[in-house]
Formats: sequence, structure tokens, C-alpha cells
Amino acid sequence: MKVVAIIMTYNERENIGPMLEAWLKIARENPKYSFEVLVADGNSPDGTGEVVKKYGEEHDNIHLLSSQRLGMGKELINAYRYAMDKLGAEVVIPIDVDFQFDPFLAPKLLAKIGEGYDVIIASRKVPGGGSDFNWFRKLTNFVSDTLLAYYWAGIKEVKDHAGLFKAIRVRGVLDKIDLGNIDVVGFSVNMKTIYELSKVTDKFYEVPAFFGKRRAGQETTVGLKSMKWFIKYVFEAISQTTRIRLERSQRFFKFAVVGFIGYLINASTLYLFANVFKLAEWLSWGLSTEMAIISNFTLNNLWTFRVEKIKGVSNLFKKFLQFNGTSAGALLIQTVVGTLGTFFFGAQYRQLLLPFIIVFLVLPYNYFMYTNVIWRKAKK
Ligand SMILES: Nc1nc2c(ncn2[C@@H]2O[C@H](COP(=O)(O)OP(=O)(O)O)[C@@H](O)[C@H]2O)c(=O)[nH]1
Ligand SMILES: [Mg+2]
Repeated sequence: MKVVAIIMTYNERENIGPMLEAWLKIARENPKYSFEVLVADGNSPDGTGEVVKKYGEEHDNIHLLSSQRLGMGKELINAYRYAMDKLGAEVVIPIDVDFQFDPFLAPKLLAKIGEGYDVIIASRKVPGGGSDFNWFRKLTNFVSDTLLAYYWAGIKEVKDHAGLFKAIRVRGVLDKIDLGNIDVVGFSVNMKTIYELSKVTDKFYEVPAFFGKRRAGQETTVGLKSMKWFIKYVFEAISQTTRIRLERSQRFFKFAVVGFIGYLINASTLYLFANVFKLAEWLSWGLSTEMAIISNFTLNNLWTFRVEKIKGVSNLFKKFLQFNGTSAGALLIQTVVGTLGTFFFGAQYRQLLLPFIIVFLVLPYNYFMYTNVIWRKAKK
């Protein structure tokens, strides 16, 4: 299995040598994988790139991807592309160069890939993991990771969104997401990547990791020393998580519009079958309901759940049957609650009960079933 470690560097002359040595050692100790190392350097003025070039002359599995300093986010995305397109990566492992994460954890992450997981995070937020963040980093991490990423954006697949170190499967996962969507300059790139990945898989795993002190050199991005970048990145975290929040509510909005169209189709075809064609009562109800079900299934598949779109005739057929099953569930809820409600409150409330049942029971039920059963993320 071809594994590409992606090492991000900016002015890391002192750390890059030992980090490359570490990966050469990892490669020697784990011969069942074929390792390549890609250093994504933001044209460091301190000559980090020169060190990498020297290593590259002796080791043909060490590569340098040098570019203008575009910011951590954009350079990382370019490195993902390079690793997939040019190096044929089957797994990518992005990591910091400063040894705050221990690169020797990599085989543990890879073992989880072997178990079938798609995205394995070196996590500081599961038992056994941790960090020696100072109060300032603790605070910024709490705001950007816990409040913004987890609660506001609702990315609940993992607890630690902020770290770079992780293993991502390429086939069917990283190559399925639109990297162009991850239009992020700063550290939010990690959170945004996890969000995009969560659209194509739910096989996330967090391996406990400790985030220690820098081996040498200076923090370049976050910290009180580089206030300008820091403020920019905080604003980016707020705007990115807000966009995710909106994207999610947009989806609910689409789902509601589709439901309303379904209702209109239901009502008009009921009129057509019962009043114009004069079919039997039960047949008119049955056929018109099925029309609404077909419309809901088709429109949701093409629009609301475009990203998770069901393809292929047999798959579509299977899912359509399943969809009829969940619709039967909605029918049951509506009938039972409607009958009970009419019994308790009286027939004069029948028309008032209906929208209440739809809004508070049927809509949440359908949305839950659609996201968790029908258009559930791709599984392998
Ligand atoms: N290529 C590239 N790497 C960067 C840039 N900024 C930071 N890095 C690297 O990203 C990693 C994390 O940066 P660091 O300053 O240590 O942030 P911290 O670990 O979150 O405090 C390190 O390996 C840096 O060298 C950048 O603009 N371009
Ligand atoms: Mg660091």
C-alpha cells in the first residue's frame, strides 16, 4: 500500500532533517507499506527546501513540493492533489514537522486503515490523548474546535478537528471530495477537510495522541507573536463554520420544499383520480400518495441529497423500495396520532392537527430516516 506522508514546513530548517530521518526509520520498520515523503514547503527563506532537496538526491522516496507561501490551507490542498495525482498515494498522512505530534504513531493510524476505517485522527481529545497547550491555546482551541467546529458547524464525527496529523484513505474517500471546496488559508483547513470527508464516509476513528512541545524553532501561525495571522485565522474559522451551518440548514430547507411539492402533487393527483377519473376511493388515495412518494424520492435524490446521490438502476430500485418503507412509517405515525388526537380533542380540530403532526413528527422522522437510512453516507 502506497502511503504518502505530507510534511508541512515554513522556516523549519532545524526540524526537517530529523523529521525526514524519522520517516525513513518508519519506512524501514514497516516494510509492508511503501512510503513516500512529500514536503510541502512555503518557499521558506531559511532554506528548509535546500535540506529537502539534499535528502531527495539520496532517497528517491523523498519529494519537495515548493510553492509561494499561500498559507497552510492552500498549500496542504495542493499537496493532497500532488500526492494523489503524481505519487499515486493510497493513503495520505499529513503531519507537522516540529515533532509536536509523534510521527511514530503513524503505524497505529495505518493499522486502523487496515481495519477498514477511512479517516483516522491523531486525537488529543480522546482518553489517553492530550496536549500541553498554554492557557491561550486552550482558550482558542476551545472556541475554534469545541464551540465553532463541534457545536456551531455540527461536525460531530470526531472530537479533535484542529490537528494536522491524520491518515486518510484515498480511494473512495479523499478522491471523492471536492478539494476545490476547501477554500481555506489557515488552520481551519483541517476542520473543513473533516467536514467534506464526512459527506462521503462515516468511518472515522480517533487514536489518542499527545501534542507536546516544539522540538526547535518558532511557531509560525498561531500564537500571540503573530497577531495579524492569528486574527485572520480566527475570522476564517468563524466564517467557515458559519458557511457549514448554513449549508446544513439549506439542506433542511430543500427537504422542506421537496416535501411541500410532494404535498401539492398528492393533492392535485388525488383530485384527478377521484374527481376526474372517478376511480375508487382507496385507489385514488393510494395512487396519489405514491405519486408524492415518487416525487419526493426523485427530487430529494437529485437536489437535497445531491452529494450522496444514489446511482445505478438496481441500487435506485432497492432504495426506492426502502423509501416506500419509511414513507409507510410516516403514514403510520400520521394515522395513529391523527386518530388519537381527533379522539381526545374532537373532530373540529382535525384540520389543525394535521399540520402539527406533519411539522413536529413527520418532518423530523422523515429527515432522520433520509439522512440516516436512505441517503446514508457511502459505506464500504
Ligand atoms: N507549507 C507551509 N507550512 C506551514 C505554514 N505555516 C505553518 N506551517 C507548518 O505547519 C505546521 C504547524 O505550524 P505551527 O506554527 O507549529 O503551528 P502549531 O503547531 O499549531 O502551533 C508546522 O510544521 C509548520 O512548519 C505555511 O504557511 N506553509
Ligand atoms: Mg507546531
